[in-house]
This record gives sequence, C-alpha cells and structure tokens, in this order.
Amino acid sequence: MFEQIADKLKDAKKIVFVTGAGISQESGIPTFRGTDGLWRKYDPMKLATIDAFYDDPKLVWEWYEDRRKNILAAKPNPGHQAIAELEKYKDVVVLTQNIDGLHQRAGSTKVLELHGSIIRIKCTVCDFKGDFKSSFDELPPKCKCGNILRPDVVWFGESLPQDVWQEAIIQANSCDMMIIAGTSLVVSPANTLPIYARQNNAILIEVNPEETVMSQDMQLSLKSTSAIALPELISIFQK
Ligand code: BJW
Ligand code: ZN
Repeated sequence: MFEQIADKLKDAKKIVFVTGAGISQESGIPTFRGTDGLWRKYDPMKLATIDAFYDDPKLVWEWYEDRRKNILAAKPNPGHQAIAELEKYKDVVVLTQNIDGLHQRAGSTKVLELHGSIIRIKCTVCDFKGDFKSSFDELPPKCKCGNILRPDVVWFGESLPQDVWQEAIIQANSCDMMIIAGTSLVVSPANTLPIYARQNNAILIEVNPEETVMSQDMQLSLKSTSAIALPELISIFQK
C-alpha cells in the first residue's frame, strides 16, 4: 500500500501532521460533518458561536460537559499511537483541530491545539485561564472577577490563539512531509496549512476514508481510516 512513498517517508526529516475529528472517531468521539456527525444533530450556530453562548450559556455548557465526559472516558486509538511512535524516528509536530487531548495522552510531545481544549476554561472578560474542575456547582460557572467562564475552545467567527497559529504556520512552512488525517478541510484557517507546506515543496499525504475538497491536491490519498493506515505507515520504520 505504501511502497510508492516508503523512500520519501524514510528520507523525510520533519513530518507535520494536520489532524481533525476523524482521527478520534475510532476512539468513540463523533466527528462534526459525517453521517453521525455532531452538526447533523445540532445547529453549530446555537452551540459554537459567542452569540449562542451569551444567548444560552447553560445549554452550551451542558453540551460541553456531556462531550467532556465522553472524551475523558475515551482512549487514544492506534492512529494517535502511531503518530506518537513516529517521534522515535523523526522530527514530528502535530497541528490538531481537535480539543480532546488524545494526541498528548498517546504520548505525542509537540502538539499545537489550533481550536483550544475541552479540558481548559477561560473567563469571558478577564485574563483568567485554568483547568476544568471535575464538576461545577452551578452552570455557567463564575470567574473570581464575577463574570462567566467558558470552555477554552475556538468558536466560529473567533480568531485562533495567535501565538499557536503563528507557530503552526512556521511548522507547516518548514516540513518536508505533511500528513493530513481525519479532517474534511472545510474550516479555515486550519485548511490553509497544506498550502504553507506546499510552499516548502513538502509531500502531501491524506488519510481519510472519504474524498475531501483537497484530495486532488495530495501526492497520495489513502482512502482508509487513520487507525488502520497510520500504523501501516509507521511500520515502514520497524522493518
Ligand atoms: C475519518 C475517520 C477515520 C471519519 N479515520 N478519517 C461565514 C461566516 C462566519 C465565519 C466564516 C464564514 N465563512 C468562513 C468562515 C470562517 C470559519 C469557517 O471556516 N467556516 C466554514 C465552516 C465555512 N472559520 C472560523 O470562524 C474560524 N475563525 C476564523 O476564521 O477567524 C477569522 C474570522 C473572524 C470573523 C469572521 C470570519 C473569520 C474558527 C473556526 C472554529 C471551528 N470550531 C469548531 C468547534 C471547536 C470546539 C468544539 O469542538 O466544540 O472546530 S467547528 C468544528 O470544525 C471543530 C473542528 O475542529 C472543525 C473542523 O472539523 P474537522 O476536524 O475537519 O471534522 P469534520 O467532521 O468536518 O471532518 C471529519 C473528517 O474525518 C471527514 O472528512 C471524514 O471523512 C473523516 N473521517 N472517520 C480518518 N476513522
Ligand atoms: Zn474573570
């Protein structure tokens, strides 16, 4: 399956992964836009914008509490583990749109969270940032400053954390291989990262059972799930 890229993979010095919800699907975490995707059941404009949050903070908090419980009960799958394992052989950086922390739990050490983390909270007004408590006495929880706290995630219409985004561009622009796994590549600006990689003549590989808007721009498109394809890819180094 990987003969065509085995040599290129062996030669690559720095490999950057761009990951999305699909990589955690086999850990039991739903994607957003697939058949069982969250946006098929819920309206993103009622749950994932700052206006929606101010309209009904309790509803949004309850949705995140449910998802957080599911995420904390989930385990990294062979896809996450393969990426972590690759650090033994290569300079690996993970640029993830996921908020689930599963790359870090699998052992990846260089992970940039483009859309924040469900494990952190921040104040809607002051600079306070912190970790989630196991549960809150009231929803929405309040900051010491008296204003309401929110999950530390990036909603539609919000900027990505600028330090993280600038670093992501630097990483994408300096890799010689980019592996894009489990993302529909419809959400900007994360979907521009392959363009930065191409500016450096990086090889683009996609791992996704479905065609995406950028499949035609890839040097290799593996139509498989990440828990199957990524361990096979990494096995090239174990032979
Ligand atoms: C498998 C698999 C397996 C399945 N193995 N693969 C019009 C109005 C307002 C804004 C915009 C607009 N037009 C464009 C915008 C910008 C907007 C945007 O891109 N919208 C598009 C939807 C059109 N972007 C933003 O707003 C961003 N900010 C921004 O641009 O700031 C500047 C700005 C300011 C003001 C106005 C305009 C611009 C912020 C984006 C934040 C996204 N937030 C979310 C929620 C995060 C928190 C949370 O989780 O609750 O991030 S939305 C959701 O989408 C989540 C994801 O990270 C993100 C990407 O989704 P992802 O990961 O690609 O998942 P899916 O479900 O789409 O795809 C899964 C893929 O996996 C599929 O391809 C499957 O086939 C595959 N798969 N199983 C491998 N086992
Ligand atoms: Zn505060």
